[in-house]
Amino acid sequence: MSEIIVNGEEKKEKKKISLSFIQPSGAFTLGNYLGALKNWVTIQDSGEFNCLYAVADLHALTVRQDPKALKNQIYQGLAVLLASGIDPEKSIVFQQSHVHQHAELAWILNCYTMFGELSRMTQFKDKSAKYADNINAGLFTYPALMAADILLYQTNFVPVGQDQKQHLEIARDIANRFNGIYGKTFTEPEPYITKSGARIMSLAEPTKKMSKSDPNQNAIITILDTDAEIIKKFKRAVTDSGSGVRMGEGKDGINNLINIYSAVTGKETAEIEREFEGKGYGDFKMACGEVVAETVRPIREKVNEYMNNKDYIDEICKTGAERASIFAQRTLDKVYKKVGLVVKK
Ligand code: AQP
Repeated sequence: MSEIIVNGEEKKEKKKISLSFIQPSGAFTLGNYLGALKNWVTIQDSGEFNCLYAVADLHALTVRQDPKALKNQIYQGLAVLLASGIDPEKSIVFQQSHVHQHAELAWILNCYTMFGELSRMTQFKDKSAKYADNINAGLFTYPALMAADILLYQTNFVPVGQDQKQHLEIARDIANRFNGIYGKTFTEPEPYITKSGARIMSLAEPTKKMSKSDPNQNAIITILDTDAEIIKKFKRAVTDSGSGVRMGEGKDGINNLINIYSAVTGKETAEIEREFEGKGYGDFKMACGEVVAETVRPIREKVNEYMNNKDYIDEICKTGAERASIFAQRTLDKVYKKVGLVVKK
């Protein structure tokens, strides 16, 4: 499965498949951009892979969502992908629920995923503690849907952050188990770890990841924040009581700001420490705010343009889903045959 359809022509290329998903579970953050989207664009532009990018709307339902807000976040997710540089001429861009094979394969894979392994998933433990009044079956079986997302496309590589590695491992285990029973059916996906995969922490609690579902708006920078909001949030960022701009143990706040400054400017830590020699945290926070505002501004402006042109987003998604379904159906037919289901004639 390495053919890809580009502008209606089927090309037979031996390129590897790379797949990335983003959940529309809140306003997209600087963490999503620096830790994932920026790298996804580099992977796409390398020309080495056939890339698929999707907004994982079905996954977002594992946590109770306001329907109106969810709809807006799905569009925003697609707008953020496009505004960050994902190009629908080069990559397949779609909405997960538009390719029905995801839910269908997930059901089958559920039957090849063990209760014990799902119980060990860190994300299930974290989210069931966080949403104790809604520990639903979807939250528990989420990894089987994620495995379906990946395995449907015979994906070779999944660009992942450290936090997502466990999900990829379970997808590999499920593929391996299924292949062991029925013979080679799925490609076993591998993690694709990029050198510049920055992990961005909360501005309010720098030992915690910056997460879009964080209710504290001062903890996160969103792609839609204005320049003034960004600068204000950096000014309020939590740091220790020291003063020198230096990386160090226990200095989680300042370490995070140095990481952000480095990810945005491309400068190494030593260079940043030299640049701010003799300056205080206040000056550095201001400088961080300014460089981040510069980075976010063009993306925000493009996101707003796309959000005012939802017909265009719909068109991209329709084409993307059609292209994705061709590959997805091929895998699903193969799976149906292997397990003994009769494929629809
Ligand atoms: N703070 C972060 N630093 C680096 N990378 C991050 N990613 C998310 N937050 C950071 C990466 O963004 C990609 C898409 O993530 P996702 O939205 O599908 O899921 P997530 O990791 O669950 O993101 P959030 O913001 O933390 O969402 P919620 O709050 O809903 O759980 C992934 O590659 C992720 O590593």
